[in-house]
Amino acid sequence: MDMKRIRRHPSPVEDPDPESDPARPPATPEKRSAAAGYMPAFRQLAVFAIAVLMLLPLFLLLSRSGISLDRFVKASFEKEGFRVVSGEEGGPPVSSNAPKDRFLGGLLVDGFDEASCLSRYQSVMFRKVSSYIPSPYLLKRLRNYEALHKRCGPATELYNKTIDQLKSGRNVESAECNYVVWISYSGLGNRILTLASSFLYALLTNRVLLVDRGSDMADLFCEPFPETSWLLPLDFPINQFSSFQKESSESYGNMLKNNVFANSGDGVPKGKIPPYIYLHLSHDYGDHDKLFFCDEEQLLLQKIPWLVLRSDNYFVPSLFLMPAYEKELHQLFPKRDTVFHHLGRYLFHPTNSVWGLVKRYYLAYLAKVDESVGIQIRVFETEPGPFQHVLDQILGCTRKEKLLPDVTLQEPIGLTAYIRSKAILVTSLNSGYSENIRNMYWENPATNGEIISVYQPSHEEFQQTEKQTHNRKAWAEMYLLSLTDTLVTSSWSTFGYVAQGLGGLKPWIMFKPENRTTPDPPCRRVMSMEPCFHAPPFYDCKAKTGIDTGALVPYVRHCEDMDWGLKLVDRDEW
Ligand SMILES: Nc1nc2c(ncn2[C@@H]2O[C@H](COP(=O)(O)OP(=O)(O)OP(=O)(O)O)[C@@H](O)[C@H]2O)c(=O)[nH]1
Ligand SMILES: [Mg+2]
Repeated sequence: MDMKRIRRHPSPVEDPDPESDPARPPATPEKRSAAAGYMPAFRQLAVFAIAVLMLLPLFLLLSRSGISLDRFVKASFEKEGFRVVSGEEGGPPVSSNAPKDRFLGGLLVDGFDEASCLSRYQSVMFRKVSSYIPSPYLLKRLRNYEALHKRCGPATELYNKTIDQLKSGRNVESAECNYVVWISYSGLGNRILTLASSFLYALLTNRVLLVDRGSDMADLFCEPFPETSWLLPLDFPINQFSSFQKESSESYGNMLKNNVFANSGDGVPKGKIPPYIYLHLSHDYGDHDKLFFCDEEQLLLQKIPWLVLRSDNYFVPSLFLMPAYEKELHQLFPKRDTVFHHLGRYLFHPTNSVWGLVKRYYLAYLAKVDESVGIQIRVFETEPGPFQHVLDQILGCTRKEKLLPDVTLQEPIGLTAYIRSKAILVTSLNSGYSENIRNMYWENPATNGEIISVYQPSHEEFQQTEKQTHNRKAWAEMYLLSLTDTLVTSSWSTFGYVAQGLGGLKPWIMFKPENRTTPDPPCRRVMSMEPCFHAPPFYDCKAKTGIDTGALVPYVRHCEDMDWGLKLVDRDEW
């Protein structure tokens, strides 16, 4: 393909135009009767009769193919959600009668104000039932955690007590409440993954997770724990988070490096233990910071009530390599590749404004098709693109793996009563790829006769990590991708990892192109739906030497898209 084949067209799928929105209510009765008042009665009657005659075929067609949104929403919501399940191959869609469990197998609890977070109660109507059941032990630990958070969370007596201790600089060993403070940092996909990792760490260490709200966290996610808040109070005394960096003197790694307090190995420190410490777990962390993943350092960290953590990585796989947590983690997640799937569905509920974006888009474009394919395109180039080698890769992957039909020059002769429909949901910062795919399926029929529609909710052109509307759209798009039936993602992208984990989907991942050349093969199916830890430590804590941490146990492997990354897979044998 030559570069000319990527054409720029004004995108018909920009933010839905309220003026052209078919779901918009009709003009108000006042306006209509005012206009009608100028018409003589017989003319009104004639116009009405003609209108009825003209609209009759359309009405019959709509009711035959079930496009009436009102009817669809009402019937489906009452029965089984906004979802039409495909019938027999080639046949019209049929409804599934499987009952929907709005509490996701006990993962969620009731008792929240429904109106304050609609997605918590409504998302089940948009999702397929997960094939992964949370373990009874995970449910028990989540309930215990909720009780702990309620007891020690913001504005409680115990919280105020530990804040007083923090202010006074005193450390009280064996404090009743201990905390992990998560610093808002990096792209939204990364933030979601680090929050899930920090929550798991909090569960394992009986700490309370508090979330620095940064510029927009409160606008994106509902409160996940009942009758309390996970947001760090604004008057929290340590507020110089931006100064906490790799070189900070408050960092645990630097304290170890500079012998401020050396660990004697049995959890007994040689120096005075501070009331708080900064954990630098970002991609650029050093060898001393990485000791966080050693059991003996954890013994020492247990004595520090406040851990302030900054990370941009999904560090869960390395927790699975720590002997101290092995048994507990196996009990929590007997199926090891479901960590983010369960924790993600437990923690991340879009706020009403984000949920509106998800809901409206889904109902407008995805609810009625027989099948949906999500394609998440992330290009790590300095120029915006679109790039021909990326388009070739997308089409090469979807054709080779038979996710999308080929096109033909031959127009089909017959017209069958029922035509299968497939929607492609593209997410990308650039609109070029979806425009091209849309044109391809408009200009040419699909070989299998399917009707393919292509949608892209936004094309923001470049990353704007701190901008609120931008992040709301990014979150809505990750969520929408997670609602598709089949997913294609891009290498190295945390955006795609979030979608696959929430959706319980094992995507086809497109390999990262080198030298602007389409990789061969263009993609492969992933081993598990778990995200990849991009910057894991390669260290044997016992032997104190370097080691390949992707070759220690069968359930922590190197990632498909990053040779040195680690991810969890559901395997007990090599
Ligand atoms: N709306 C939208 N925003 C995107 C898309 N891809 C990337 N972004 C934006 O760019 C940011 C990228 O950060 P992440 O969410 O971490 O995604 P990522 O693909 O891992 O990208 P990097 O952080 O740059 O490695 C997101 O937070 C969004 O703000 C997309 O397809 N749609
Ligand atoms: Mg990222």
